[in-house]
Amino acid sequence: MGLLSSKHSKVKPAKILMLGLDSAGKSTLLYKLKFNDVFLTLPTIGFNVEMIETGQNIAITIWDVGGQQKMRTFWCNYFENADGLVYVVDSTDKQRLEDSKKEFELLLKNEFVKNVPIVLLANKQDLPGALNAEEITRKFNMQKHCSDRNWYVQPCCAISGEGLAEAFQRITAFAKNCKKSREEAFTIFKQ
Ligand code: G3D
Ligand code: MG
Repeated sequence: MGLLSSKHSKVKPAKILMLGLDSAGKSTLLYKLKFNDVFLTLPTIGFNVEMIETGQNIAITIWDVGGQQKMRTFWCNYFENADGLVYVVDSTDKQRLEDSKKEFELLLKNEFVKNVPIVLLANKQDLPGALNAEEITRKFNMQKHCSDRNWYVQPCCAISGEGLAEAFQRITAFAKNCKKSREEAFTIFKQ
C-alpha cells in the first residue's frame, strides 16, 4: 500500500468507516497502515481521517471515529455513503466484549449501513488470552447478523501490522462490489 498520488486518475474513491470501542486499537492500526509505524495514541476525540491507496484502482478514505461511550451516539453521523465498515475488537478485553457486541448490533440496524460490507478485526492477537477469529465470529454471531452482506473476520495485531494488509485488501474488494451494485441500482432507477 502507498500514498495516494495524483497521477492515478483512474483511481476511484471509497469511504471506509472504522468503528469499535475506545482502546480497541483503531488509531494504532490506522497509523501502522498509513506510515508503517507505531505512534503513541491518545483517546480520539472526534475522528482521524487518512487516505490510502490499496492497489486495486481504489483509494480508500478511512474514517477512524472515536469510540468512547459519549462519542458512540455520534457514530451515525458518519454512516452516510459508507462503502465498507471495519469494526475493531480488542480480543483480550473479555469484560467489554459484550458492550462491543451490543454497539455492533445497534449499528447494523441503522438504515445507512444496510448491506454495507464488514470486516471485523479481532485485534491484539499478540497478547495472551486473546480470543481467536473463530471465537470472535461465534461471539458476535456473524452468520446471523451479517447474512445480508459480505463479511469477514480477520485476526490481527495493530502493533506488528500482522493481518492488516489482508483485512484492508478484503474490505477494498468488498467496497468495490458494494459501489458497483449501488451504481447499477442507480442506473436502473434512472431508466
Ligand atoms: P483506539 O483508537 O481504538 O481508541 P488506540 O485505540 O489505537 O488508541 O490503542 C489503545 C491501546 O491499545 C494503546 O496502548 C495501543 O498501543 C494498544 N494496542 C493497539 N493495538 C494493539 C495490538 O495489536 N497489540 C497490543 N499489544 N496493543 C495494542 P496504550 O498503552 O497507549 O493505551
Ligand atoms: Mg483512537
